[in-house]
Amino acid sequence: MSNNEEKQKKINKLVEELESSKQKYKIEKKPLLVENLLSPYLGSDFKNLQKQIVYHLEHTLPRNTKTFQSFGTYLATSYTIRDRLLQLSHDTQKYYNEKKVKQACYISIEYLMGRFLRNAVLNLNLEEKYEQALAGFGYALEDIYDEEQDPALGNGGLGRLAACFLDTLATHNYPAWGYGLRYNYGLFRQSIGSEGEQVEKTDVWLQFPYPFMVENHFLRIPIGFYGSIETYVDEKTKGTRFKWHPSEYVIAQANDILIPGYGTDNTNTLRLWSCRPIEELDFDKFSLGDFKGASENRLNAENITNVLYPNDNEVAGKELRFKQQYFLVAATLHDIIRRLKEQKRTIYELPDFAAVQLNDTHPTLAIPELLRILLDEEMLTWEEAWDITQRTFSYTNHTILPEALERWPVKLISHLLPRHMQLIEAINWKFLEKVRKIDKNNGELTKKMSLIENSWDTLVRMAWLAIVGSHKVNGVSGIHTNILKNIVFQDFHSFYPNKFVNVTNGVTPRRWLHACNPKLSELITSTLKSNDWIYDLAHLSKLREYAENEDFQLKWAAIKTFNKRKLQAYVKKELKIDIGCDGVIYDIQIKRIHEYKRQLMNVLASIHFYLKIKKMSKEEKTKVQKRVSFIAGKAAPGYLVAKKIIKLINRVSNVINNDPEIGDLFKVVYLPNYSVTLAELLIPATDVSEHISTPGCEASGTSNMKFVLNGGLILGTLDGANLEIMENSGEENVFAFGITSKEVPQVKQRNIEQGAWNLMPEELQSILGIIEEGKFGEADEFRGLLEELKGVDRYITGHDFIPYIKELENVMSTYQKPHKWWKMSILGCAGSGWLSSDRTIKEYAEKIWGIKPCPLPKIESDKELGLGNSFPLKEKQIDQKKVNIIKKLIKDQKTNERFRRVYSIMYQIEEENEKDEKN
Ligand code: NBG
Repeated sequence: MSNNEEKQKKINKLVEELESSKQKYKIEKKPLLVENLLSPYLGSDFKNLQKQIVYHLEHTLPRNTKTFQSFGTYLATSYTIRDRLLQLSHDTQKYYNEKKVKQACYISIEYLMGRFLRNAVLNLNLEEKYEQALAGFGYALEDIYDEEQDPALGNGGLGRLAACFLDTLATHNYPAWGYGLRYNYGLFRQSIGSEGEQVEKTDVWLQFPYPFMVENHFLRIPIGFYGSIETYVDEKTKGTRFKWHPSEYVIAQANDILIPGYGTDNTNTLRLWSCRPIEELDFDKFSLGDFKGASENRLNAENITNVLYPNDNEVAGKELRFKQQYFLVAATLHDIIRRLKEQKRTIYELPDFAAVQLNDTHPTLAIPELLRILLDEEMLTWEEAWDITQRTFSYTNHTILPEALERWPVKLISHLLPRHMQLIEAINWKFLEKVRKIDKNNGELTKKMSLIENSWDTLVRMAWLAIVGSHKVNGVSGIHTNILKNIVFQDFHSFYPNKFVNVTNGVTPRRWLHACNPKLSELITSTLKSNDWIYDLAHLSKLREYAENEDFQLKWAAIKTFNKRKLQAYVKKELKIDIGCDGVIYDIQIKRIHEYKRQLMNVLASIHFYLKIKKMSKEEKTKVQKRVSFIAGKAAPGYLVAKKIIKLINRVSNVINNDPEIGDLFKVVYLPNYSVTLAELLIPATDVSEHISTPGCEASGTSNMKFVLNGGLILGTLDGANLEIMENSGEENVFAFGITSKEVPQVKQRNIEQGAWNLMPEELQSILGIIEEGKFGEADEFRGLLEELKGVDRYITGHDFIPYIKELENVMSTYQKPHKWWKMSILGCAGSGWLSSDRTIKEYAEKIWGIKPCPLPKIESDKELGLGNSFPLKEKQIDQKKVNIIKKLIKDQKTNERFRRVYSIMYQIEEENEKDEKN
């Protein structure tokens, strides 16, 4: 053997040794190891909280001890909340999956969540502990709450309702998911320019981290657009089948916000989709120096979830909006079906797995999308697929305004989603076949009920599609549902007599009383000697017996004043306006600016009172009831009339507030940038709130409920939920005025026939005259507004003006009788038990969804073990005997995962590891 060969032999031997060298640790999967190692529930004594906060400060933000300022403190504190919610939501999902419970999936293109931190801290019942923890760092929890920005992923009532529902669903342990979009930019930020006009700025809410949202990088769902349809013969059935080949794809990525319930461990999820490109960068283009072209893909994709369309009660008829809608429902259905299959269930079980609620027509494309999946991917028959679709969906209508009923051009749909258009046509064809059988009037009915309308274009009527594809359709207040049944969807109601139901909206008492009005919450709890009302609002009825109790009234009034002073200070700080407080009525109208909501009528009345006071003698002025009229709300940037109304309000406010003859007798304050957070300041401080829509126009106007809950009285028309508030709190406790919705058409007709100007009361005529003279700036500015009032006056402001003013006077004179006023205020609140979204959701669950609460089990065996409920356990609480019992329970799999978390488990894992090492 040569030398070299010799060497090679030795090398080979060494290699052999290397190859056979033993793996030091045995690689094997231990089934329970991960579960056993799940971290125990986070300690919530203040010392533990402090540690957790500092941990995030250093590791997550990261900041150091010197840069530990309030914003950082807010973030670090919020991350500790997120950690808790992650644990709870993990356990919740696991439990729901084990139990295979049916769940509600609420699809909404908007969620107006408001600030998160306070709500979460309260729901988890950790306020005191966090207060104590932060005090040690030199911060007041209350100030830390103020560091949070308010994510404005919604326009108004529809989005806020969705947020209230999520709170209730978690609180009452309903298995439920919210699905929506994570817009890069929320609703624009509004400021007021020097001329009184609305100025809009982009809401860059993701500029800083939003600690309550967890990006879920594992869930990336491809969503197709455009392309063509392939037709082929199915070998098995010999029937014709279709397959859509999209020509463009984007990715839907999940971002989860975890929703804590009040006083429960159940924690649900709001899943918001954001859009990503399939390919981040086109490298070929980049290499050729086309840098712009290289990122085109990414920009186009990101565009889909870039902005929330700022339209409320109006269609945003843009192609991009349509893409948003499809993107939302395609990602959502994919996710729901994925979760169904994860439970090893078949597609036939979908309607028993998920009740999918379409929040208004924006998610209606879910109907043809599900049908497509069932037919083209799951290969079901039409009958099977249609049956599953109808049993899965239900639809809530939120408006009857014709300009808000969505209709999308057939051309647009065919281009973007060819297969879906084909399916909509098929649905329509099959539906109209049945309609034709009862159509005795030359096809008149068929034309009216067709999902496809031929008017200025060929359009798909999305509400019609939503009705046909759902098993239940609901309106959001008694009057609204009646209008749907008897007017707007009358033909459908006759066709499907059992489909239409009413579910009156509600609001969550956690945010809208307990959190935003802590002093009133305390008073109610101490008076009722229980805080049960927080999750069962019907308990408020017991306040009735205190309505005339002098002592109670004084306390009630003191809290109102306390809240008003906070608002007074805010107005001074933000707007530099001095307003009075004690003895001054705070009269508030806050909502989107819309003609039908009649902020215009409000400001015209302000002019009326202004002129009236100006004419008074000194003596008369001493008797005037002082009042501040607050208005807040945004106008859609493209809604020019609404923007003019904002301008007029600001001009009028400027004149009145600076007129020395008026002084503090009357002020008009426009508060810019209305938001959930601002509402939380305003509502507890309100004496009287205005809900003065033209009857029949406001579906519910859900904020009215929040005022009543906080002891504010309502000045309102016979519209929306005002009517039900009157029923429940007593007519005598509401300042109602005007005609019924049934009478409105006659008044409108008269306006058309005789001209509104000729029917207008003189008082109003002279107010219009004064505006035209230029008292509030260039007359031309407001000509459009005035012409409408003088010509057709669609919202019957002229007709309602005098009754409105009279009722306002009634408000003012009643305020001078405090005993009566506070009695009304207390009785209003006492009657508001049914206003809770808890009641609303119970109705949805029972009448529409067929879901039941599924509370996480309490940690069992605590008592058996003599460990009590205080977790996490301190080490010394566990002696070896108990450890052995726990270990046995775990080994025998007689415990749930939560139990493991509690008694985790350092001992046993350590021991096992040691054993392993010895082996
Ligand atoms: C709004 C109605 C309100 C109602 C909310 C919530 C839309 C389309 N509709 O009256 O105008 O309170 O929905 O139901 O935003």
